[in-house]
Amino acid sequence: MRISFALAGLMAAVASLGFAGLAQAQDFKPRLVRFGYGLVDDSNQGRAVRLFAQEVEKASGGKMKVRAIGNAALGSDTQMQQALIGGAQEIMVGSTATLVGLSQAMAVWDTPFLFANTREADAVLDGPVGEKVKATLEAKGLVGLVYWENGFRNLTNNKRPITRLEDLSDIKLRVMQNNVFIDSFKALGANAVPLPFSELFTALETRAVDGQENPFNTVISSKFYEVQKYLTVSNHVYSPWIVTVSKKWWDQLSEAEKAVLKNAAIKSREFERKDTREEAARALAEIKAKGMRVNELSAAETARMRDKLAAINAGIANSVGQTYWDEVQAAVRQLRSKK
Ligand code: KDG
Repeated sequence: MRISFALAGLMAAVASLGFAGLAQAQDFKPRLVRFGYGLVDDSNQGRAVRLFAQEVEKASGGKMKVRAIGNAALGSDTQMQQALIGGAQEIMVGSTATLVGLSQAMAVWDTPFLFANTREADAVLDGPVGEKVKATLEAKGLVGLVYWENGFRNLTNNKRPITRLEDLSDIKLRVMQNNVFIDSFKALGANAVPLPFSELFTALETRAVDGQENPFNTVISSKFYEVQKYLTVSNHVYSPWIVTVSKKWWDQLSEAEKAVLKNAAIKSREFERKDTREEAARALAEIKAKGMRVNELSAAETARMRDKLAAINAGIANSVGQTYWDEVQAAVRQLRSKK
């Protein structure tokens, strides 16, 4: 009778935990997870990594401890990608643009003026073709969890306000290490200089380059206003970030551990997009208050920029693959037809 009483007590305890509670107890190993990122700790990127860490620790009962490591302390985007592939690091977030060496398909997101707004960006990136492009990473040893928002990119430089395309002609402009960005700014007449993000501030400070292009959020968090005079609102491309996991590490996780990481990634995506947009809405006023001279590229000049950059679209389609190109274009057209 005593044995059956004890059994009844155990069953009641399990019932109170729920089956998952019992499964979690069995399926979680103590793990230290290194989550690397390139921006400073006090940035939209850093805040979202810490939110992800809190969610994972809470959902795993403290068994999975995520250490957020910013400032490119674990290396540049491409160096962290290699560390994930080799299993020396577990998670990172970085630009989709720096993944093109592993998956050419990722370059589709660098297409100038692809998205007109964040509604389109969210719907396409989180929809079927965004999932397909993300899945191309697996063959290269990375598992893509979610896209985050880096944001619409704008121009800064130390020489002059960019009021027309010709103003770019003698500007040494740092771009991400990616042929679409190099070709785009060559087509616009700038001298495109590919550099890792981790070297950008010094390159601006030493005048190795005259300018760069990034969302408002990064101009603030990386203090580019200290080394840049002019900001031109161009919104020439929407940049995603992507959270990726080492496949070597991922494949040894239990289903329960994978579920915790996936759920935390989705929560971090919602948090990051909201946080980034709220910060971006305040950023322009802050950038002006820091002393930068801000101008907006006129509609006519934006149209000229769009026309000039359309010339590289065929090259992008060819390198990413016509299938992905066509599916992305169709997804955007469909969204616009629903307006
Ligand atoms: O780790 C830094 C990356 O997220 C980088 O892609 C940020 O937009 C960026 C840039 O210009 O390099």
